[in-house]
Amino acid sequence: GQIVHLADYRPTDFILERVDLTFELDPTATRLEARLIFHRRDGADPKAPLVLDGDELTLAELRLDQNELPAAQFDVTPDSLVIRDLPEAAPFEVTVITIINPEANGQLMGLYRTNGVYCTQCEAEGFRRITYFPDRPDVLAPYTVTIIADKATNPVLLSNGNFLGGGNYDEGRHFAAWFDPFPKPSYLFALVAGDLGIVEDTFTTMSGREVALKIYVEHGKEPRAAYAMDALKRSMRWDEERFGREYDLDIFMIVAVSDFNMGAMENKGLNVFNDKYVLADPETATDQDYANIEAIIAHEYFHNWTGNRITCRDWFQLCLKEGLTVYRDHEFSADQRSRAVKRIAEVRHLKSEQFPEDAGPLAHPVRPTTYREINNFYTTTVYEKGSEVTRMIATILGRDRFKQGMDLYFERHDGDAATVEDFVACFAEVSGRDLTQFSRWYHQAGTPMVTASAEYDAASRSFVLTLEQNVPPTPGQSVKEPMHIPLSFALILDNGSIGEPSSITGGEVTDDVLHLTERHQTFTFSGIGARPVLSLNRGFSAPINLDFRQTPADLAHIARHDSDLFARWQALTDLALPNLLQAARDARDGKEITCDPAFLAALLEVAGDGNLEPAFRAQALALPSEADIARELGGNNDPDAIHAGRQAILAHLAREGAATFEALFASMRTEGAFTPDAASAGRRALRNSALSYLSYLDGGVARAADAFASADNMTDMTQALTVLAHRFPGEAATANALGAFLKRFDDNPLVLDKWFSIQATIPGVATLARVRALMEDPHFVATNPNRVRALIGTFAFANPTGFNRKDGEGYRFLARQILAIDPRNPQLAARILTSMRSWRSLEPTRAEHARTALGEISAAASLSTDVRDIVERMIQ
Ligand code: HT7
Ligand code: ZN
Repeated sequence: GQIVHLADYRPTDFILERVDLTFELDPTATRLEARLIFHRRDGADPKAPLVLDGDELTLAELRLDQNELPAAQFDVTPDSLVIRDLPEAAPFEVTVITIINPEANGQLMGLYRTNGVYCTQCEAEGFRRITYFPDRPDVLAPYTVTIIADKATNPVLLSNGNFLGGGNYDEGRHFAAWFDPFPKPSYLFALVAGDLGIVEDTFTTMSGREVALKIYVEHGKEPRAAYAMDALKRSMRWDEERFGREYDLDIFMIVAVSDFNMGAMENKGLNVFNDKYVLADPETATDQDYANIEAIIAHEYFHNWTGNRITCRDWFQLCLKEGLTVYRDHEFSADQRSRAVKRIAEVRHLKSEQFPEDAGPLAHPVRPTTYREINNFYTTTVYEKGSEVTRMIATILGRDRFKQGMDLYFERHDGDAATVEDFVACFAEVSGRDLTQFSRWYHQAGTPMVTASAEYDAASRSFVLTLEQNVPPTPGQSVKEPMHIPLSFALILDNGSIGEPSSITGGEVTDDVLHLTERHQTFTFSGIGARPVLSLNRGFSAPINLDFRQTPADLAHIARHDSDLFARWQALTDLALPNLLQAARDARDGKEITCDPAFLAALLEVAGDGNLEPAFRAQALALPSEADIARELGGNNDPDAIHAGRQAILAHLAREGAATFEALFASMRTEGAFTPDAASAGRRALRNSALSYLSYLDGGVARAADAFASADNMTDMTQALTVLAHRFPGEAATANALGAFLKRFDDNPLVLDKWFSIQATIPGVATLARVRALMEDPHFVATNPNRVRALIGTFAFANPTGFNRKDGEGYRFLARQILAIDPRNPQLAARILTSMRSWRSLEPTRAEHARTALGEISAAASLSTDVRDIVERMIQ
């Protein structure tokens, strides 16, 4: 793989006018005739050849304006097709015929078969595995697609756009033709064919057009698509109401497949989904599954405008569609559910996934400037940090101006392949603001550290806040400039009300937002009659690390009084952290582990507060994770000590709050038939949190076993099973429950994934042997990405003590697995390997073992570009 540089971007020499594809499907020898009409771009070199991309292709035939092309006029390899001596100005038609083998395509990029269904995945560079093509996102054209296939085994034939017609073709075969009038890049092309069940509905758009909605699933699974259909209709309505975006084709289709590298794909009019994000019913899906389905259905649907109607000029602009679309799906979920609880979950995810990426060897800007393998840039930085950057634009501009900027973006760039600069320019224009400094959020990697200190001066009735910002060095960027950081704030008075200063000096302030733009900046709040408590970065208005040494009393005050529920949760977390950090140190040093009673009291007060929504209380009780603690400790980490310390704190809390947890376990039961709404899910979350704490008290096993036996939905069942497996792995009750679960659900792959993941996350050294044994289980399917992620991925990403064994066996195991997965599915291998991204923060023995394992991978004779790129950046 060559390194690609943003600075090298050049438009193509040829404009693609039209694409006409005819597929004759066959499991091992699919024939594709691609007719492409081009003309030379005005001003392009009249002698420039046409260069088309390929990837492992075999050319069968090549014609120019229907005549076979002489061999002297072109050069072809599996990776490219170069045609010379083409017309200077007139349009011409290139016909390319390729033969491809979907059955043998284990990469799941291009055209492949999963469970007898033909399916495509073209983002980012999969189309070039189907035919020779200018496979880049700035080449847009309308597509006509004809699919010919055996009728008995492929009654369903789908592609993008509107259905043109179909019928019998020849002996045993039929055909269908589709036309997509909206010019699109090749990465949005899709084809699906097979024998699938269908769920149908309709949606009437805001201008009164009726759109047919169809979700295709395996036969028999139709009832499990009802929730996805409901989420789709809510998404369509929401995008009309919030962003004025209406759907544009006559039909919108979703297909669920069981082998898929990512969550889903937004192909125009024909979204393809990992079935994990479509299928749900109370017996088999957890509350988290329902929330994920709602979010991902929305995300892919929202791409119709942010990604499809306006696409990316090149892959460096990926955040233009992904960051923005994540922001849109976050806003959608916040409106459908509890905004504060949603925000807490987002920030938890950002800190546990994106912050480590930004602090390690894989750190890169939201808008990178080089890549070796684009598949490795579908990262949490591009997606989640990209979303936070969009959120900050909304915070800085305010809701109305932000809406105006979005309207301008849609109006000005509809049909374009755009850039981040185009996007930012719309907001600069509607607001009159210079967003040059703000744009550093796209260009500078690393999580900014903001250090804050505050002092109240009674004599002058003023409150002085001193801020300092620092962006840490990251690979390839040693020196950083100051960022524009919007910090939402409140001054909370003694009685809990919010103080209104008579003036604020030292920098720009809009509404409740301080604009930190200098490296050092001091804000003075005047006219404050008594010492207030400052709540800073409320709602996580900026994705930063904040070092603000507030006293436990001040944090408890925020936790009790802030009107921003997110800030209350943040204060509780800040109260918990020093206890957990000290516990980890004490565990390492073999000292007794204690806990600040004021912290226990504050947390238990929230847990028992009936005025607070249960989902919020559950979030508060879910203390910072072991990974959170490791991040706060910063380096020289011993995962065993972190685990032991955290367990001791949980046990303290369980004993102190026994009565509260008993009461919650009894009172939070949800009555009646299961409903997946957020309020019911919140009650289940709080009750299961109580169950988890009660497991630290006498009778814990029996209680969890009872909860498992009496569970009437998948959330309660998996939570009880997790308590049994993680807290009592050696007990007969646990073995019985795991056995019963397997027996009951052994025909349901998505539920089996949970069975594998729960066992992969059992803390401790013994789990590696269990994971190895599970790989030999007949239910383990090494070719199914969901199953591989559920067992091997979950072990490496989410089992700190089991994976980071001091003897290095976890890393050696992972290295072997990566080398085994890589030849078949490089994307999957590369992604799982990123679980080692924080290896340098481990204590020296473990870090040395990790380095050795990475060295073993990098020394392998043959590696994909995907894995090579990740491993080399990690050991650099
Ligand atoms: N835009 C989609 C990205 C995606 C993808 C990328 C690389 C390889 C396989 C893939 N499948 C889907 C998904 C999204 O963000 O909506
Ligand atoms: Zn996306």
